[in-house]
Amino acid sequence: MGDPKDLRDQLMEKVNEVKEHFKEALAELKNLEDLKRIRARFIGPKGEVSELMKSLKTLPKEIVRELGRSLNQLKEEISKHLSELEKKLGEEILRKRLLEERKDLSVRYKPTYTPSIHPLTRIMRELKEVFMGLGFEVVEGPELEEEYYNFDGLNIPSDHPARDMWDSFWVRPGYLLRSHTSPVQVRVMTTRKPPFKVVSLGKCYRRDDLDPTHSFQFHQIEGFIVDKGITFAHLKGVLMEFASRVFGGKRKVKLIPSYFPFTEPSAEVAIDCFRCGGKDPHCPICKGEGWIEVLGAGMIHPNVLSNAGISPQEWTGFAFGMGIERIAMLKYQIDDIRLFYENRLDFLKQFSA
Ligand code: FA5
Repeated sequence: MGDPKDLRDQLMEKVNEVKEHFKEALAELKNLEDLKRIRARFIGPKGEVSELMKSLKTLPKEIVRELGRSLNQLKEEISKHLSELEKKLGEEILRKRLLEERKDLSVRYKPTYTPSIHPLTRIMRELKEVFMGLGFEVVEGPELEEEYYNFDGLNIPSDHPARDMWDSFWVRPGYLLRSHTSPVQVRVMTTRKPPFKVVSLGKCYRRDDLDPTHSFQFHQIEGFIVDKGITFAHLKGVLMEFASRVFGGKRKVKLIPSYFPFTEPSAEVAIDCFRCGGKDPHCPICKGEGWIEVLGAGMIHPNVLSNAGISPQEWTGFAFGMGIERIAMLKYQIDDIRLFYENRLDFLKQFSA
């Protein structure tokens, strides 16, 4: 055996060489496989550090103690370094995989048609635009309504027979799901001073059975003007303009006498058939009659104005309320109201243009 000091120096040099090798190996590391290989090469049972440890066995105690400590320290450092790297690599690999999977999902998703706007949303947007173009402002009213606004304020006291027709879902005494959009008239009249020119669109509820033209939940658009000198002629003019903007061409409007407790006189309004003009006895829209009923309307009843604190001597107004599903059915030639709510793709994709 040579001089212990030389031996110690030689071994220390080897320890430093192992450190250098480790650094070099790390510079080449690319993935978890490389990391496994490096761990085995340096601190595995037959690794460089372990071999050096084995070579200490035959050496004097003081060298074994000193070098043993350095080698243990080196082994610990390598092990710690590799564990940290392993964690980082693992996270990176996971992140990459997730990104790839995400990319994959979008690659596999091939819509078979262009997604579309629901026909009711589409017609509501169009109606809003048409009436805004005619100078109306759009306001919203609550679907859960107070009895007063739904009935009493509209000249329908609790013993009035018209309540039956518009009775709805009572949530608790005094509160119901509104049965029409007309309560918005009362809300606006009681909170603002005329003149006003308003439309309001939204859901209504009635205890009606489902059939091709009725649903327990449907949509209406309410329109009303209160100003000085408003007459039936203004109502007719607005409705003719609405009809020609929504259904195209110059449309004729027919007023048929009717009854609503909150308008006097009242009318049902029909427009001339934009499909056949009454010439096709098999027309799916007018059935050959030439006229299509679209809404209820009339001059706002003086009681409604005075209930809201507006003088009927000074102000007059008209109001109309139409079923939005009805307008969409006419415009898009849809023969069953239930199609709007069933979310069937074959129906909806027709509106993707
Ligand atoms: C009213 O609801 C009145 N508030 C309209 C009104 C407003 C008149 C302002 C005068 C002045 P009516 O019950 O007729 O009226 O309903 C109006 C429209 O709502 C009907 O023409 C129809 O298109 C639609 N509608 C009514 N009930 C249903 C239902 N169950 N399902 C689908 N649409 C309905």
